[in-house]
Amino acid sequence: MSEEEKKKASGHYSAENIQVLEGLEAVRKRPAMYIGDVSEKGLHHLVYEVLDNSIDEALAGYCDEIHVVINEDNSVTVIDNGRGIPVDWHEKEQKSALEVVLTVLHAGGKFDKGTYKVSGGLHGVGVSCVNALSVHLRAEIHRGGKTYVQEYSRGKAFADVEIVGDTDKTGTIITFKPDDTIFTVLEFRYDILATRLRELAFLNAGITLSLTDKRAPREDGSFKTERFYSETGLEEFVRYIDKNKESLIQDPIHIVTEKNGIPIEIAMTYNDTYNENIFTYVNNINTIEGGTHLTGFRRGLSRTLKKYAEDSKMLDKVKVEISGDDFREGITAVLSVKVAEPQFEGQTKTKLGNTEVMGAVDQATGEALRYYLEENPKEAKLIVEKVILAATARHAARKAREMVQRKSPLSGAGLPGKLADCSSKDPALSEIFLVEGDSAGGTAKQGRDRVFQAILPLRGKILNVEKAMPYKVLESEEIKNIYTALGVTIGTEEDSKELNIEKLRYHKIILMTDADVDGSHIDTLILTFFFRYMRPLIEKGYVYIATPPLYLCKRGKAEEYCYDERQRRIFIDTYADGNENLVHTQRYKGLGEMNAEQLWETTMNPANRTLKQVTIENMADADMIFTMLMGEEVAPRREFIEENATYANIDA
Ligand code: 0RA
Repeated sequence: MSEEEKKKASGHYSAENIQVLEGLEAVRKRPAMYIGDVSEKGLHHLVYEVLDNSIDEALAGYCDEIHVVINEDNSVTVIDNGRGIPVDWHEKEQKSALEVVLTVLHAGGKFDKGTYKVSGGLHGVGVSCVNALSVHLRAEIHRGGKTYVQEYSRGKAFADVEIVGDTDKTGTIITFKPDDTIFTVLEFRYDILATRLRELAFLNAGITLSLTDKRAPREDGSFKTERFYSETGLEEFVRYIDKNKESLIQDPIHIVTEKNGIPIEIAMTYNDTYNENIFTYVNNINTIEGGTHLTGFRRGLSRTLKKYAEDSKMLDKVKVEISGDDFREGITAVLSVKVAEPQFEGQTKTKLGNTEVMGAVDQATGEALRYYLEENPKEAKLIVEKVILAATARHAARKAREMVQRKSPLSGAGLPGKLADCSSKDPALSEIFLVEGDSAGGTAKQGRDRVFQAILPLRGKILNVEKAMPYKVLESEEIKNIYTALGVTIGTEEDSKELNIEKLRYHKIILMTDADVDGSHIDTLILTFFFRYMRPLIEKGYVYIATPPLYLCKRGKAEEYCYDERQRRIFIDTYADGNENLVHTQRYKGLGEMNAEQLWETTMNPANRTLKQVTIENMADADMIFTMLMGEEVAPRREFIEENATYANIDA
């Protein structure tokens, strides 16, 4: 019987079919509900969704190679050497298992996988969702000596599964082209995919992943390609994150264990900065809001270090109380757990809620760390000394912290004198511009709409927080002004770095600096400060960068502000037939060269301006980049700037 005949014989074909259609229609109607959004992020999410199935196959022990190819037409192919998606007849759905996996929502790992499914993208919606959102998807399965193919469009199969040949391999090859009627961005970015593949390689030791970009062949016809493989997993991940930092101990502490059926992997080290950097993952998903696994780790760490320090009499002469923070100053750690039924909570659904995980991670951390400290007395001493130093410095910093802890000012009293506040008291409607220099600050004050736009001028370069001790940061006049103007405070002693943003006064915090090298350096300084001290504001999407124009181009009556060299060329081509000499170009080096009206029109007026929202694609990478850009070591910084020079400063 053909598949079609079987469907007819089953009698309830149409009812089932309608149900399936409803499932995927829902995905097409509200794609954002399933993949987050339909711009760049959602587009790349499609690849992660397909990848997750291959990673699952690898975690189940059947696959060790996964290749991702960006094809010339911006379709993507994911190839694995797993068992291949089953192709046999599925009685209940009255179609092949392959078609079920590709066309039924959530069907991906539901049947006979044997082991529990622990992977799954952030939304865990499966490959059928990718199918629904692709103009074209082709599944090629190598299994049981045969090669099977089925193709789909917007989630619907063109035809039945077809046997196209013999094979001696097993595995799955999925090629899909995102639907241009759904996505606003269709171009895959190599760097985004490479970062995720590198992360997956660290999180899943022993799996080889690769990325190839077929869109632009090199001179010799070869393609850009990279291979990602980690032998030691998180141990290497921690080394990678801290590669530009000075380590306190030579080798990261590496824990690989299982507690109450929960696989747990942790790697940690200490460096000479004052930052706490703990990256947590659940089923390969970065849980940026933390949760029970993070709490368990912190508890296990504090308790075990404290007990060791007490037992070894190192605390006898120490007068100050040691708090939780002190155990984590300068720590870099990655924590990865696999949870069968994860409960995700929080604003972005990236906070683990499962209470059973807390005790498991606490216990795993405690046991392994106690053993490590006993076995490595030299390292143990270095770590405890660092903790004591942190506690002592924190004590000295109490005064500074109290300064920024001042209650949020009522009715304007206590706001910085330099702040020109807006009249609106609704944070959702209010914006604050952090402006480089008093002179540009003055222009901005004249040019703004005072109803909803506040101006805070900053004097020159703010403190480089990457090199300063936390209490020095909080003593800085400019930085205190930022805290009080924004209306945010930092917590009480026990969790002194916790930012309280309940009384945040603006939901748009806009950096406005000169369009030159100094300006971009100031952006970096301020962003480093936000990243280290006010990260929740970035995570909530409240931080923006203004884009002042670089040029005012004139030809006769035609006048246009141009924000980059490309726009200037277009103006010259449009109004002067490409003859540069006929165009008058006024170059804006600084904000101060514009008058109030020009600044409003080009950079501040919501109707015309372009704001770049600051986002953190990947915490581990962001941390490394900030350390590198602002830290002590010069060589890696130069390397990064050279590699990214073409994007960074065309006009420098
Ligand atoms: C369902 C069941 C089995 C494997 C898979 C799905 C599977 C899905 C994908 C998606 C990409 N690569 C994949 N590899 C496998 C179990 C198969 C069996 O029992 O042989």
